Amino acid sequence: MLKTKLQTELQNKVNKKIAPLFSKYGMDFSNLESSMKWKPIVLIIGNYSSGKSTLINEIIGTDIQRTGQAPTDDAFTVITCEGSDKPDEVPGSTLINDDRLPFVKFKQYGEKLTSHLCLKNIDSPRFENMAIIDSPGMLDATTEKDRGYDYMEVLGEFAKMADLIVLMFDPHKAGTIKETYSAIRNTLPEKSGEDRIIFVMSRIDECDNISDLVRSYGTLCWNMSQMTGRKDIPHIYLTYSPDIASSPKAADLWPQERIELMEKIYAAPGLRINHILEDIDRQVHELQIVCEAVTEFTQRGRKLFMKIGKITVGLGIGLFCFGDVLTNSLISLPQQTLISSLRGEGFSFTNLILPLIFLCSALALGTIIFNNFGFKRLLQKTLSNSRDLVNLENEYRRNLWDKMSGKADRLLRNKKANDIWQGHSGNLTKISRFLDSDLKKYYEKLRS
Ligand SMILES: Nc1nc2c(ncn2[C@@H]2O[C@H](COP(=O)(O)OP(=O)(O)OP(=O)(O)O)[C@@H](O)[C@H]2O)c(=O)[nH]1
Ligand SMILES: [Mg+2]
Repeated sequence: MLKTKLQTELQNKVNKKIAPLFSKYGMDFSNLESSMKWKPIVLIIGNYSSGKSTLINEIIGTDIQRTGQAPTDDAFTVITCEGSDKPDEVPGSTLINDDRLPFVKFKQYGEKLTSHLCLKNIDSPRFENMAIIDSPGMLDATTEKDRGYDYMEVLGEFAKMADLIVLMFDPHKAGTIKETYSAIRNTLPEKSGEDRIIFVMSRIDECDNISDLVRSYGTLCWNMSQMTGRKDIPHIYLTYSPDIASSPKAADLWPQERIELMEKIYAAPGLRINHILEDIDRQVHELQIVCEAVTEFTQRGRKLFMKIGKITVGLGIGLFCFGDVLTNSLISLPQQTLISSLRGEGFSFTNLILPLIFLCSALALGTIIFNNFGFKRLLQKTLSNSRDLVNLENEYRRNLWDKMSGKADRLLRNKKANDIWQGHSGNLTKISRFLDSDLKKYYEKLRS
């Protein structure tokens, strides 16, 4: 309960203090917005017929999802408890238009996806603060293209929202999951992502004997090391459904981790607030580095303007005082210079006309030089080496910059000379204050 309150508080704070800055720096706030919304989510993905729906039915305690040996389900089904006053089933077209829910971003994937998305409202207290998403089984890469929407991208979007992703394999297809994994891995944050995925080898009761299981397990481990690029293999839950087991003696033959897996899934809501904090932390740091780059660029722009300005003003004053002396000696105009008029030859305001024209021309020339040459050259020079716009003192900052430099470059490329007067350092202070003070307080609250 306390955590839900913390989540609302955080959401309000981020919406008020940080959200406007995201749009100011051309960054997408919708991911962070949807990750802060709603309840904890467990996403179940994997090959077709790997036992996803069976596991969900077991967790919920009713046959809410259809199961079958061939590819059975081609929809994303969000299962949760919304209350008895709400409809039992909500279609995708309603979900993507409900701002309260985190599914609005799926609108962009089109009608085909919307018609393959729904919410099932179940009567279960456990699911009041949790949702589980059943997904269409992974087919092969070519068939995925026929779905009518970008399946991998959609899967990635769901993965971003999830607090726990259960990636399911079965012994029959232990070697064909690479694309699913890479789709998810690429969309998850570098540091926090790994701990959100758990791997499950289901239907192990269908192995004929232990060597059969070891062979499938070995294939899976090999594929996983290829996918993750790591030699250490994460824990793989070996499980089967006791209700469907192919042999009544399965329990004697196969020790399994179904209960541990279920407990891990039930514990997912506890990870929620941490994930929200991690997401905020990561995305606000991304915003900060972009803002830093823009701030530094505008400061350089202002410095250059001052430099050109000093020369221009110097030239302007010179011309104001002596410009008419020069024209007088060259073309005998004006007949009386400003200086001679001040020396006592009778000053009149007409003596100021030419000096003022000289002064204004010098200032206008300075502005033209800055706008058309100085600023453009500065922009080009900056873009050719934008790395030195920001402080890259450690590996974290270097990686962050590698990720965000494209965004910053695009922003800078659209800058006009006048933009150097926009105040960015105030925004930078706001962001830093949010990270160093507000966010730290929430981390502390969570620890206490
Ligand atoms: N023997 C055995 N059969 C299982 C087990 N889990 C699921 N099955 C069966 O395997 C088939 C596929 O299971 P589903 O739960 O429909 O698989 P799915 O991953 O949801 O499949 P799609 O919806 O097509 O992606 C069904 O016939 C299930 O009865 C298990 O642990 N052991
Ligand atoms: Mg299914």
